[in-house]
Amino acid sequence: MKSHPQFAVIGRVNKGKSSIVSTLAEDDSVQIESAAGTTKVCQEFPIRIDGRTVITLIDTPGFQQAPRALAWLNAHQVSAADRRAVVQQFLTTFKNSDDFVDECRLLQPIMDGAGILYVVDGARPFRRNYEAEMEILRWTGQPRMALINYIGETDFSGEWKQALDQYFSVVRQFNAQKVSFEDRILLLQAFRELHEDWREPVEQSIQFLQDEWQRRQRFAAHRIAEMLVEELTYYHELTLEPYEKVEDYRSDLEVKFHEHLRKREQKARSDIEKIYQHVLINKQEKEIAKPIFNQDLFAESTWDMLGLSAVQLLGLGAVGGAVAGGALDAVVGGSSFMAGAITGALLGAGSVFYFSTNRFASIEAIGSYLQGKNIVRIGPHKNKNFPWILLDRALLHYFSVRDWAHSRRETLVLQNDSGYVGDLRQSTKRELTQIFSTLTKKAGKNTQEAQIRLGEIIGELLLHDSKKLNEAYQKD
Ligand SMILES: Nc1nc2c(ncn2[C@@H]2O[C@H](COP(=O)(O)OP(=O)(O)OP(=O)(O)O)[C@@H](O)[C@H]2O)c(=O)[nH]1
Ligand SMILES: [Mg+2]
Repeated sequence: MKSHPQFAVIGRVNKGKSSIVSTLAEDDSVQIESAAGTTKVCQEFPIRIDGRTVITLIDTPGFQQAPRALAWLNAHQVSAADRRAVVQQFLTTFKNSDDFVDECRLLQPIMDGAGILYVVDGARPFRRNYEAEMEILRWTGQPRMALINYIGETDFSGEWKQALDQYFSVVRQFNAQKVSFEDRILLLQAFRELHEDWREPVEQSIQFLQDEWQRRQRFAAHRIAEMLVEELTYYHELTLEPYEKVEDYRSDLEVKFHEHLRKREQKARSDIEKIYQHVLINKQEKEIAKPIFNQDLFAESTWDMLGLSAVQLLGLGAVGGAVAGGALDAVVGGSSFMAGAITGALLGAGSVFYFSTNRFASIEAIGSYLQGKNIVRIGPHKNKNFPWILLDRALLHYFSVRDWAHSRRETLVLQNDSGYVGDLRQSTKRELTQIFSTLTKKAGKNTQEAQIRLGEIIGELLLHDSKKLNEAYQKD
């Protein structure tokens, strides 16, 4: 037996074996297809922590001819005591032939000492013809557990469980595409019970995984805080010759500035995807695309979403000059009360030179040099909504990525109907408002302290289950 436990994932073709391997090993490279017979040879996928393999999962081809194989075994059995030997004899007989190719391949790792994870599809009814493969697995004498996966919405787990209980010491439900971290830990705890020799190494793996999970959370919180600081402090300055006008550069400056902010958000997202081992394995293949949130950071719809109502945002502090803002609606053209109020708030703060729309940063003249040269600056982005939108998008992205099973290969889309920040505790909102405002003013200065505190607050938010976050952070 190897120094760490090995589990062969076994079952009939197209039942989600590779999906379970991919989810458990957090590996996007495992081949998963809707067509039967995708996995042709056994392949090992380690669960690695800190460069060390703690458990190996073996993806295997599916059973194709179990009843015929069982008939062969029965014909060669002398007594129940020699069943394992007969399976070995089956391997020796057919290993180099064209017969029972898949059965030989899938049985080999089991006979080499791997435990069995037998996968069935609980969305389809149980049929007696599954008994042959279960019986063969029993003949191997290896520790074995059954997993009821669901490739669909229907639930036949009741009848499956009755049958599986006859052949497997542990039977669990495990949805390859919808498991949480806790589900994975529960599964490992079940592995621990399968074999005395595996108890300690599996126990250790569970501990490693839990530590790793916390590490990821800390790193992600820090990365989000860093992104917010980058975004809220970024500005760009330009020195104009006396004969040049801001208008000569305006659209170029605005485009580049906002593009820069988009890229920084995107970079933070891809770093977080990496922390959770979601990597794009093939950029050409659309089906294996990594999570992509299509909404543009500065799209109007983005600024309308996430439950950030005008009232909530105004409650967050963007009220200075709100009255003047109301009057400015006509000037800005077609803007809502909120847009007007926020523009007003900016005006109240003074020195606003040009407006585009409220979701874009404006260019300001900040002084003049000798010889009539002028300096203009775009950024930092002063809109009070901006940090909240960034934070909300970051939280949505984080929870989606963290909870996204590696076996899911469709494109992850941002659910834009429910945000988190609107429901944060009033005290948390207040502290964040203060940090955001400090940061916006501190462009170019030392922001380390604010970033650390921001990381701590975000770390708290990330600890929660995404669904429970709203409940946990209800208003005071
Ligand atoms: N909805 C849903 N689909 C799943 C789930 N598990 C697997 N599938 C789908 O079922 C199909 C087969 O999945 P695989 O993981 O390739 O199955 P397999 O048993 O390895 O198949 P072979 O290698 O061909 O024997 C794929 O289209 C998967 O996306 C699940 O939990 N939910
Ligand atoms: Mg497969």
